[in-house]
Amino acid sequence: MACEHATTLIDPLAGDSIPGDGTVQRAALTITITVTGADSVLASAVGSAGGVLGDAEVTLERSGSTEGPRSAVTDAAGTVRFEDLLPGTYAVSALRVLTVEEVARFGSEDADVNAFGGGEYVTVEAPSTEAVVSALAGRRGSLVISEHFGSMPSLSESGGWPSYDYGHFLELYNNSDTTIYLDGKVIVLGFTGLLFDLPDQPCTISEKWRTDPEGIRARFFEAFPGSGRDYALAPGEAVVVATDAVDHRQFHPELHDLSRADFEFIGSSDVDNPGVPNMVNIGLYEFAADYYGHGLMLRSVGGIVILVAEPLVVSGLPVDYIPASTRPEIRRIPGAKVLDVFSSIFTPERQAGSSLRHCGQNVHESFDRQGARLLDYELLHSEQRRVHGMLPDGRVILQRTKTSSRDFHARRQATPGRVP
Ligand SMILES: [Ca+2]
Ligand SMILES: [Ca+2]
Repeated sequence: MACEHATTLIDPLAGDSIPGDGTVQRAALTITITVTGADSVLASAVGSAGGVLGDAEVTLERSGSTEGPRSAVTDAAGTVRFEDLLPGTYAVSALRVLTVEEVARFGSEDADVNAFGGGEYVTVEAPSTEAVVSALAGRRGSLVISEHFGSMPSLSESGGWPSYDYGHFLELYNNSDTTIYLDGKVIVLGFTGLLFDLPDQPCTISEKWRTDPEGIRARFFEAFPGSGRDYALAPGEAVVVATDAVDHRQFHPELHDLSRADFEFIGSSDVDNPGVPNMVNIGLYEFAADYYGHGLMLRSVGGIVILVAEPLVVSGLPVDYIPASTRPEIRRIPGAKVLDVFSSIFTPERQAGSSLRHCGQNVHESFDRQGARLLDYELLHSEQRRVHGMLPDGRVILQRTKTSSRDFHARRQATPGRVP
């Protein structure tokens, strides 16, 4: 009989168990959300004394699992307990959105605080694990990343190759109360070769670059044109920076008309819309010149780290060399120049079909406390920053807790140039 061992192949818990062990002991996890320093004073003002954060929504997602998140709200002691968990590594994140009335209790210097947020990776072991996750008072910031679109939809009816790869855009938003001049500010694609455990570059080796508190490593830098005050961005306004400023609907019906984007990236074998100003490549390389030559692409493959930074001179930045890389040189952007960061890896569904193991923290927690898990190059969603609220004059304020997993969500309909 060929089916002799068939029962070993049928496991009703296949997607929810650990290979080789059908009798895994479940675990309980107790999490306390803490706040420190000046942030704990702010927490006290909204009813959470003693360096803990009550009334915070805590979300739990098991790494490498597609089972979906679990959420619960912390009690007055800042604590929440989850039962019946499979052992493993969990992304734990916390969010406590503040109301207008709560923010009004702060002094004027803290009027830009709009939420507490934080995240950690926690290893859960049976029978019980306790963890502390620190949260910080998120400030709205100034120039922030409000939307990223990096899909590469298939042009074939049966899916797969060939795909259309040039429809990407990044949207930035003025989340402050004063006009921002874009001139010289820099869009940076962080070095994502550090995000996953690779045979020649394990997480333990990459960590010193990946989670360096001094800055973020990158190889691709694109500056806004202008010489000082040419490109003003008023509070509540957004700009779209496209890989190509063309109407991409001619190539795929669900892509976007970016022919009136505010800026476009330019490469050595590119289309160039004369009506749209070009970003300026200030180093270190041209992006994928051999294969594409369309300027910077923001592909939703594997993982991504995108930054907006103050003007900088790339040749003056500290240099590192990544071993086992065809282009080993990377530069470190100092933390003081970083205005905003968005980081994400692929969705749990994508990760389930991949052998890549995520290292955890994408950048140091002072830049992004936890990356999102939203990328899928085949789906036509975009990742958009959540709305915190609206000012009396109708201006939208976006949520920014320096925790991409809480600040961004995927939305089916991309909205280039519009917030939300
Ligand atoms: Ca281009
Ligand atoms: Ca938008």
